[in-house]
Amino acid sequence: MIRNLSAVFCAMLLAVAVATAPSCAADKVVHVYNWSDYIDAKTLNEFTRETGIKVVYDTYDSNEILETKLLAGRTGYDVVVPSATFLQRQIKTGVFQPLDMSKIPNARNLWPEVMKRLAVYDPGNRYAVNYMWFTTGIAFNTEKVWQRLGKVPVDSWDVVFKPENLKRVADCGVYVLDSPEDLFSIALRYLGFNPDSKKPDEIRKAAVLLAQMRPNVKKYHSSEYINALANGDICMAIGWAGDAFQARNRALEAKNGVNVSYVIPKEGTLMSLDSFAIPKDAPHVAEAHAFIDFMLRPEMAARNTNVTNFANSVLESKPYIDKGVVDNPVIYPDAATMARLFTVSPYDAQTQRLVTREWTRVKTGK
Ligand code: N2P
Repeated sequence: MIRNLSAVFCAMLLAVAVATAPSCAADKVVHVYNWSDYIDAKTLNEFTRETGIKVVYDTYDSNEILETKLLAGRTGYDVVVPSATFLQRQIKTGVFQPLDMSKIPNARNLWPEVMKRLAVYDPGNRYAVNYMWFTTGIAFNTEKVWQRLGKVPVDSWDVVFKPENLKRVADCGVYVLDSPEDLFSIALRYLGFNPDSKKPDEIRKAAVLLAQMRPNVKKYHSSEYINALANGDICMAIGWAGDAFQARNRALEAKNGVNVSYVIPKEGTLMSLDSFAIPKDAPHVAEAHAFIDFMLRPEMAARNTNVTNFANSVLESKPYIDKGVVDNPVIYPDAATMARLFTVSPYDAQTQRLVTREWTRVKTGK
């Protein structure tokens, strides 16, 4: 309310052409909607200090949540961060505006390979610039899982998809991402199908495999597993790379003896790209561009990677990234690992309905 009043006052000043920059500076704002645990909060303060633009920062932990808001329109957000498949269909729906690259000079630092992969979803890289990219894998409490699985190596999706394995770790707690795109593509690959299959019979077979996990899964959730792993409340999660290492670091900081590992299973996994985009009806377009440009500075990108443990797409940021992160082959995969990663395309409306229905059944049995 107070902000609105001052905005009205500022607009009045402007109307009579007596406005001075400082009297309106307080109203410079950008509304950012990003994934949780996905930024070094200090970079937000620095952005405000340097530009005078205040950041109103909200978080989500699922593409479905973001998409529901975007499709309803008038989100009030200036910058959002969808994953590539969602981005592609959202571009087609017309919810984004093309980026003005002249306002994002740091885009010249973007990794050509990553932008090429993103161009599959956003032809010509017109609507989005990549923020982070990563894999989905198995995060686990090293000691607890080794105690329970003994000689079964944690290097295969067998660990979660063979009920006899998952059953052995169920007592120490297993979480699974509430993200059908990740789980269906991985299950399809495990069954020997194309991970991008849209064939209903193959999707149903994947759903049967996924549903077998349910009795041994404590929760389907896409962000709580970081703390749950770090605290020792759970011992395994199907989760995202950076989150797994955030869990490991939180446990190290807490000195609680919990040791978290992360593997990309040998059968391969999904690689995802999360990118900045500006909604068509964004109220603060100039500020949105300034925000994106700031986060693409090599030093800022490195800081966000150092804190989140997700790989960014600013090539020149690499010298500023902690050795343990940039040399970690499951954060910045080497060529051999890269060859095992697959990407997927968006579901058409009919397949989406099937996947949504089957995913609900996977999680609830109904
Ligand atoms: C951050 C999760 C971001 C990756 N916690 C999922 N898009």
